[in-house]
Amino acid sequence: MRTQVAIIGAGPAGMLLSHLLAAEGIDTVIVEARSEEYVLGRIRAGILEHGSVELLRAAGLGSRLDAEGLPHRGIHLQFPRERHHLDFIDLIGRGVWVYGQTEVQKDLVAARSAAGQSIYYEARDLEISDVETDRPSLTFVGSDGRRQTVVADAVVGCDGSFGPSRAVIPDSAKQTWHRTYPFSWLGVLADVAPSTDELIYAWHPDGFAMHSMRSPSVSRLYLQVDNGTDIDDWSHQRIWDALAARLGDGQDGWTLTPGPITEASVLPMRSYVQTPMRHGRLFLAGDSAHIVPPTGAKGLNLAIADVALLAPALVSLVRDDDSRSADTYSDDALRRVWRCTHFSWWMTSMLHTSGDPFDDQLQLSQLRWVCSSEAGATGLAENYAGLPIPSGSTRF
Ligand code: RFL
Ligand code: PHB
Repeated sequence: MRTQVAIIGAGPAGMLLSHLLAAEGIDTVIVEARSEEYVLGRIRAGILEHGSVELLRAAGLGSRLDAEGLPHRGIHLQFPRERHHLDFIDLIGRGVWVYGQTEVQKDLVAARSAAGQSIYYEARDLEISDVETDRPSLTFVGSDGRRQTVVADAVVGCDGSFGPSRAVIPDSAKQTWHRTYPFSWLGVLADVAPSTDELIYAWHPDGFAMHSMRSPSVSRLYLQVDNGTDIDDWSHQRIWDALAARLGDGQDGWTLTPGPITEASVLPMRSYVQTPMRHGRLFLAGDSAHIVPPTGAKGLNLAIADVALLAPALVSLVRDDDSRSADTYSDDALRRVWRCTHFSWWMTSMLHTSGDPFDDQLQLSQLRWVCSSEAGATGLAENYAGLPIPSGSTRF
C-alpha cells in the first residue's frame, strides 16, 4: 500500500491529523492497535481550551461541540473554609469548554468515516522501518490476519504513552525527562447532575479533590489517593464520603449530591517529555512525545496543538517538497509542551498534599496569593485557558 502520510494511532492526535491533512488533499492511512469500540469508549480528558475549540470549529468539527459543549468562564479554587471563583473571561478575555474527549473522538470518527478514511483497527505486530530515508514504512498484521505494508512519505507516531514509535528514535538522537508523582487519582463518572456550575479544584488536608462534569446530567469527580491504590478498597459510599469531606459539603450551604457511579478507575500521574519530536521522516505528536499529569487539563489540548503545527508542516513537506516547517516542528511544538509541562506540574504541586506540614503552609500561601492577586490569578488563567494555537495554514 502507498500513502502520503502513515499515522500510527487513532486517538485524537492521529484522527485530527488525518482530518486536517485530508482538508489539504493529503492522503493518509491510520493503523490502530485497539478496536473502534474500545477507542470510542475510553473515558479521558474533559476540558477544551479556547484555541482547541476554535481549531475544531475551523476544521468543520464544531457543530455538536457548539450544541452540546458547556462554555465555562473559569474555575473554582478551594481550600479549607474558602472557595474562590477565578473568572478567566474577566481576567484574560477567554474561557474553556467542557466537552469530553469521548465526544471529540466521536466527532472525528464520524467525519473520517464519512470521508471513507482507511483505518486499520486491531492491528498487531507493528514495525516501523526506514525512517531515516524518504520512504519510511509500517508493517502490521491486520484484524483479518494478513500482513500489510504501508509505504509513505512520512510516518507520524500518534500512538500515545505506550506506543512503539518513540522507541524507534535511537538513544544517541534523543533525550528524555520525567517525573513520577507520589500519588494517583481515583476518578469516577456518575449519573448525577453536577453540584457546581464550574469545576472545583480543592486542596484539603486529606488530599486533593476535584469536581468536574461531562454534561448537565453526568458528573466527573477525582480524589487524590496513594500510588498502588486498589479500586476495590473504595466502596461507592467511601468515595462519596471522601468527596463530600474534601469538596466542603455543608460549608456555606453548599452540598454535594451523590448518585450512581458508572465507572471508577485509578490513574497514576507522571510528567514525561522526549525530544526531539522528529527523527528523519518519523514525527511524534501528542502523548507519544509528552505526558502531563491531568491537573492542568492539558493532555488533550497539547495533542491538538501539536497536530495543528504538524499538519501544515507535512503539507509543505509532502506536497511541495519544502522541509522548512518540518525542520522547525519539534522546536516550535516543544515551546508549548514545556509551558504546559510546567503549568501541569505547578497545579499538581500546589494542590496535592504530601503529608509534610511545611509543604501544606507553602501550598496554602500559594493558593491565597493566586486567589487574591490579579497577577497570580491572571497567570493561572492564561495557562489554563491556553495560549493561542498558531495557525500555519490558510485553512486552520
Ligand atoms: P491516545 O489518546 O492515547 O491515542 C493513542 C492511540 O495509539 C494507539 N496505539 C497503537 N496503535 C497502533 N499500533 C500500536 N502499537 C499502538 N500503540 C498504541 C492506542 O491504542 C491509542 O488509540 O493519545 P493522543 O491521541 O496523543 O491523545 C492524548 C490524550 O488522549 C491524552 O493526553 C489525555 O487523554 C490524557 N488524559 C487526560 N487528560 C486530561 O487533560 N484530563 C484527564 O482527565 C485525562 N485523563 C488521560 C486521562 C490519559 C489516560 N491514559 C493515557 C492512560 C486518563 C487516562 C486513563
Ligand atoms: C475532567 O473533566 O476529566 C478533567 C477536567 C479538568 C482536569 C482534569 C480532568 O484538570
